[in-house]
Amino acid sequence: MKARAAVAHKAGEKLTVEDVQVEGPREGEVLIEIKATGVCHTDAYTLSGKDPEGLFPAILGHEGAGVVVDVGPSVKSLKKGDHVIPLYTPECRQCSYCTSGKTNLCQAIRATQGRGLMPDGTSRFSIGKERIHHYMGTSTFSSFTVLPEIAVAKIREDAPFDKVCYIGCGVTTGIGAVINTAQVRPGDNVVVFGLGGIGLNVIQGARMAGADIIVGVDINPKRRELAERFGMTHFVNPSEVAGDLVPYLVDLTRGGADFSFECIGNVKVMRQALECCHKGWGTSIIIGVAGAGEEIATRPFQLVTGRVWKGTAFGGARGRTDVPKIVDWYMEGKIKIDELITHTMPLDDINHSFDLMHEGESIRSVVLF
Ligand code: NAD
Ligand code: AHE
Ligand code: ZN
Repeated sequence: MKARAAVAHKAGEKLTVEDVQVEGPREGEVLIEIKATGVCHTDAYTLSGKDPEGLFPAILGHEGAGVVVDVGPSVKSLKKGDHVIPLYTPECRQCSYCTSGKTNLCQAIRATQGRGLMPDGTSRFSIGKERIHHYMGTSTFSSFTVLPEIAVAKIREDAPFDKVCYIGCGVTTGIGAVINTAQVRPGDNVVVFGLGGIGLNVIQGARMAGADIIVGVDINPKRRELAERFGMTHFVNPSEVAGDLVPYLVDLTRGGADFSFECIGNVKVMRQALECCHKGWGTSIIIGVAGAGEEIATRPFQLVTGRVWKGTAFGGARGRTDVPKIVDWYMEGKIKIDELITHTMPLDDINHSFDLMHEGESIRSVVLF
């Protein structure tokens, strides 16, 4: 069938919106009509050419919501008409990672996903004779996309696609990092580096968890007001701090953060995030994605003296189990999403969403199909 998609032909170039061919679902797969998709910094990262797994041409996008329009043979858990959120972290419930109970990083289809292919090693997208790669197993910048059943979360039908698409990455990543990965407790002091689409959800999660001091660090002063509305108690603009940022943050948190979160993808900031943690127990969680070849560094003494460095993908969430619950939280008013969606646009204007992100104007842009 024909779909309308934003295609990334080359690293560093703008997306082109064009007609693509989408093959129907094969064994264990479903065809989804995408109704809305968020644009995450990770899409921009891959488009920039810094992602070692970045393949071109590809259809990017991993923060979508839509409706199942066809199911392949042996699909059991989904049917036509189901409202769904595609998952870049699947949940097969059978692989050794899923059954370990220790991680959300299901590995059932990770190898082919990283090669821009469906689990059978082929692509469902083409333009003429040219094959187009999938991206993160989701390719939500297309009006129709194909996913394996294990990478699809079924959600309630009264949830608005143009808001809950954001649960497909940013909301779940930020809140999940606090609740699942850090397990922040009431009274903890938290520092959040980067107050964009992820960091503001970390702030929201920290407030839900009952954190005491919630420091937000960003070079963009425009982030302050919204972050305060989401629960930030102190704003720090590094360019306004005289002297070193780390001792300033240690003072502000009365000895260091119980938890810090890096939500930028900057390896120098990752070091600051670790080093502002409390001696003896402070834990720093890396969420930001850094480019190929970049490395983190600190003095081992920082770890010898009890600080802990961790990372998280998709907020430690098990998608098929947790995403429908997070949709419920939104529908019940327990979490806020609307305020973070600062821009919406039709697919034809998708390149504008990347401009807004790079200019620091948007938190989340959502593309409507
Ligand atoms: P964003 O562009 O919306 O936000 C980034 C924020 O960081 C902006 O507010 C920006 O002003 C701020 N910033 C930039 N440089 C800074 C600096 N030196 N000091 C302080 N603040 C600085 O991006 P996003 O969508 O929130 O994504 C953030 C990061 O998280 C990206 O690297 C993205 O790839 C990654 N990410 C990771 C996961 C995961 O599962 N681990 C999921 C989603 C996104
Ligand atoms: N291909 C990239 C991986 C980037 C990365 O770490 N992705 C996160 C999700 S970011 C969503 O916005 C993730 O889920 N990682 C776990 C995984 O298995 O990819 C690179 O840099 O190599
Ligand atoms: Zn993302």
